[in-house]
Amino acid sequence: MAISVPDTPELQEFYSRLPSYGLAPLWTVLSSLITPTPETRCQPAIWKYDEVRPLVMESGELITAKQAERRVLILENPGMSGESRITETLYAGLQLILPGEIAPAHRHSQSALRFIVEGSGAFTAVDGEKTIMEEGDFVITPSWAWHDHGNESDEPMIWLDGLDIPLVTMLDASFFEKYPDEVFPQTRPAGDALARYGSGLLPVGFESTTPTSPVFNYPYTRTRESLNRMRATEQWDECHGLKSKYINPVTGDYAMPTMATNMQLLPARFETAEYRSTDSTVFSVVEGNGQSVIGGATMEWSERDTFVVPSWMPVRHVADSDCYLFSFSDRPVQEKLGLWRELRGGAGS
Ligand code: GTQ
Repeated sequence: MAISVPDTPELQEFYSRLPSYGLAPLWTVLSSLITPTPETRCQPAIWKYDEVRPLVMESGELITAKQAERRVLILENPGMSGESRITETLYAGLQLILPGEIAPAHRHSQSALRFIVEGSGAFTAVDGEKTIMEEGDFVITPSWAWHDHGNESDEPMIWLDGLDIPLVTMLDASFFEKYPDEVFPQTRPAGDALARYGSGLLPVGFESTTPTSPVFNYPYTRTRESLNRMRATEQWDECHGLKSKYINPVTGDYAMPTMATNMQLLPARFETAEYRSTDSTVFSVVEGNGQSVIGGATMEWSERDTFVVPSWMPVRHVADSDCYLFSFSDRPVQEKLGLWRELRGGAGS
């Protein structure tokens, strides 16, 4: 509820003298600064793969990965057009890498996740180790790690990029460097990190120097298998079906310090109970089709679509077939700041 403040010629005259001193009255803006519940500019939105894929492919005819550095079509939230963001804090885009191409090595303080939407056999190299990527794989390029992408397969690869760009910008903590050569030298064989850190084992004496998981590819085959095994117990969460988060095996915390990543299984005909949380969340549909009712809007989705659920908007998902949904959000940041909230079920405002 808006607090009504008086408005008199004397006040107006007073206000007019304040800006030159770097001052402003709080009482005229208080109710919009501190809102009873989140008032996000983020809108529910969906990017249908059938519609955006042709445009992503067209970009591939107009500019090379090398020319573009990263050939990406940004998924811009309609509530924040022109701001290169899908939520207030997160950036998302669809990146295309064609057979034979290289996206040159660079590093930045922004953390990046890749979620593979289409294709098989292209690679990302992180600090000297390549990982070959397949559909449904979740791949990490940690803050300040050198990374280049390449495609030695004979088909295009498209993935969903998720980066904490707006968050890092807000904190004024952006750093970027290009590597002098196109690719960073390879120092370890492909698959080393997964064997070393991602197999329920850790080398004795291993000490991590960063908050990001040393595992940088979580293959979909393993993720899917995990959910499928769990399915047999029929222990469904009423709001999430079966939902697991990707973790850093060294700490048990989220795989990345600024972004939570999850994979969720909703079996055919499952309807989730109403749910809301303060972390606006980006979903990528890996398998299946269904609908999400987000606030008042109904989004019909199918494989490879991307959609976004804004902070504190009630959401219900309905699965028409067995659905596997990848999602990411800024939840780790909110939790560490003591800000994250959720509301299970339809009660409350
Ligand atoms: O692949 O490194 O979508 O630096 C935006 C910025 C991808 C990347 C993006 C980037 C990258």
